[in-house]
Amino acid sequence: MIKMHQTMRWYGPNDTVKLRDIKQAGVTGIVTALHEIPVGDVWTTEAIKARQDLLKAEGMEWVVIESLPVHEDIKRKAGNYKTYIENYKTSIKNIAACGLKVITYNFMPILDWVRTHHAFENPDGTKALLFNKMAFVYFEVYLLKRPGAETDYTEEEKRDALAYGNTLTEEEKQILFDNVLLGLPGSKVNFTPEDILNLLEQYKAIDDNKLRTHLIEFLSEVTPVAQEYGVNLAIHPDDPPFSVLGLPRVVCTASDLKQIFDAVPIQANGLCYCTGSLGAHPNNNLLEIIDAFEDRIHFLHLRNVIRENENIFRESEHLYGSNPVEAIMEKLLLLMQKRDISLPMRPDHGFLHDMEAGIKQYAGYSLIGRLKGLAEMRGLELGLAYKMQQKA
Ligand code: CS2
Ligand code: MN
Repeated sequence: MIKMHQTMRWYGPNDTVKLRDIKQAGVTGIVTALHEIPVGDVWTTEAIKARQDLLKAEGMEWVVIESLPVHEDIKRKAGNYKTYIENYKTSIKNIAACGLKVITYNFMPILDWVRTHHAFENPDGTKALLFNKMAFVYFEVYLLKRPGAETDYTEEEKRDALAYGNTLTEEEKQILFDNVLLGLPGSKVNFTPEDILNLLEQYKAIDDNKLRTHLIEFLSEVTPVAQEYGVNLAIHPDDPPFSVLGLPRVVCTASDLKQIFDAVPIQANGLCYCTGSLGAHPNNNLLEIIDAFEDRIHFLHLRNVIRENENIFRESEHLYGSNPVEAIMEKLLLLMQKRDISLPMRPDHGFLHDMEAGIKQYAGYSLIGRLKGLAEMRGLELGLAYKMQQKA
């Protein structure tokens, strides 16, 4: 039986989680990025090699790039977008020259993933990431005061949001503010309200259709280069999988994915199958998504969510939640046999345990919670693989 290539994400030399800790978690595969290179600049072979060597010295291998970020100018098709597309192609070629095979990226305007709560307390005291639409509406309408936000919501939604906000202390309001405006992964710097309002202004004329066209134009340029050089691009679904801050969103549902993959029908135009992001949308059938895009899946993010109601979802234990984890794992194992490849996977996020609570970490990226998720996934995989082998 072909097994998954188990990996962990590492944020680079400034990460408080060290490579040695990750190795002791039982993996040698690393998912990382050159976070120090400004978005849009070329990744040189020297810089990539240097990071590979650093990993090698610790007995680790760089398996997946997450992320090679897409410049905002490309998403908006404005400014220097042509230069940035050329730079992206050059980076792909350099990445290929260094022997790397998978590049993850996303096409969410301005922000990467967004949560209203970074420390929702589970009954056992561990902390999880949570999204509460009511809190988000309160943030947008009453804290950030985004122009246009009032007309995006019904009177009832705004009334509920205000009632919610009135229960918060000043400190809790500040935490909500900071949580939503957390910067890109790999950075602990928050956007300021002015930054966000300026950036939002630049997206005023861009609706879903426009953003989708920009994505497809970008993919028509870069995926053929990736294909030629033997690299697969894996788009990460939007998280949460619906519009926030009035921004367009085009990577949320199976139908979004179909449009993207049909538009440029080559294997290098692929998917990062993230069960947490896709699973936060009630209409996404995670099993059907594997069947629909089987040869386009190049990377796996395994985690779970609980959709409490239409307003709230929270990250749950990797094995228990709204996602049918056992069936997903079985289908992925069958997919790997069918394609005769080992797909890289990583546990995507984990709880913050008390033991690590004092350490400054990237939200969702403490070690113990991810280690637990990884161990559970590994056990599930081993058990299912054994059962499937017995049946064969
Ligand atoms: C990741 C995303 O930490 C996470 O939630 O899944 O931040 C992901 O790295 C990016 O969206 C991919 O570009
Ligand atoms: Mn993910």
